[in-house]
Amino acid sequence: MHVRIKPGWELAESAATPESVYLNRRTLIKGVAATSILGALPSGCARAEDEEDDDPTADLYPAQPNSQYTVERAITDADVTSRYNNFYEFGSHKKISAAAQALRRRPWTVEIDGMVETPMTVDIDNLIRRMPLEERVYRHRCVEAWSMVIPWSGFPLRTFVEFARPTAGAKYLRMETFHDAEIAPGQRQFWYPWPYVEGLTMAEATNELAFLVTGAYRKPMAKQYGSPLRLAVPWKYGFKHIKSIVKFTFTDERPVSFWEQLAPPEYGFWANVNPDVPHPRWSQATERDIGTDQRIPTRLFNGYGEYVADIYAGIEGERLYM
Ligand SMILES: Nc1nc2c(c(=O)[nH]1)N[C@H]1C(S)=C(S)[C@@H](COP(=O)(O)O)O[C@H]1N2
Ligand SMILES: [Mo]
Repeated sequence: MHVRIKPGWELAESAATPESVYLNRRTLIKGVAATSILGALPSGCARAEDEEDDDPTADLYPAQPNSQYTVERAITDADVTSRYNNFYEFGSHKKISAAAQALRRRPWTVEIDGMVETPMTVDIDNLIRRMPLEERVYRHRCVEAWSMVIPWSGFPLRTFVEFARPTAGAKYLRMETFHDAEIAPGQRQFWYPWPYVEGLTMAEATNELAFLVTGAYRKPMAKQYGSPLRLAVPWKYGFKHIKSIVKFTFTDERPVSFWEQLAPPEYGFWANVNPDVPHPRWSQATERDIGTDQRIPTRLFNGYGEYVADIYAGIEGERLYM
């Protein structure tokens, strides 16, 4: 079967917000008014951010900044990054922030299975409280050639891997997003291979840069960023940064990710950033910073080569950059 599905990232950025998003926003505002705590909010503005104060882990923020991970570029304003998102579960365009407020962050459990000593299901609050929370400022480079800089909070994926105790045979870590078409209208679009899946090799998962994100801008992250748990692997294209994770599976089989399943010649397993390897339909030489609207040169491994280049020594024959 050869179905060629056009990702939304080929659409004009100015694509109109579909009606369903407005309807959702209205429902949301009604919900807020009914509880009347936030009655003073400007009308017509769904203040997603205010809700983060109710997060059961809100007391853990701000987390201690880790000064090793800072960048030379300006941090992109939260007003920009919280309104320009890829989260296909809530629509195949950038203006999903209102629709994403339908996401229910609690109760939330994370399943750990496959090649581990003991498969288990952990409650997100228990998990977050036993992990060492810190803040890291990372660049983020989407395969669509836009980028941003975000102060994430979270913990090293390596610490999570140690907690999960994979067995010696595990070669890959497969991650999966929630699957609930009741709250995520995008998941009613049957031509996509839901749920969203991503994967890393164990060497990548245990690299010091790989980070499990719980917060952004010094508080629990807003839903549209992929709360309550999302991946950041800043040397790879944005689609590897799987959102709202419910399951981690350790395996000896290379996982096939969501985008790889849809369009294997365009979105491979490795997806490391490289300005010299164009996407089949566009150049990756430069990127648009969504905060400043400037075009800037793209860097090999998104500027993180000193941390990760070693991982790929000896496997140069693989499609490392797509
Ligand atoms: N579950 C899920 N995770 C996802 C996506 C998605 O559609 N669904 N989009 C990816 C893409 S293409 C990018 S660029 C980033 C966007 O993250 P942001 O909205 O926080 O900028 O999330 C990634 N993670
Ligand atoms: Mo992306």
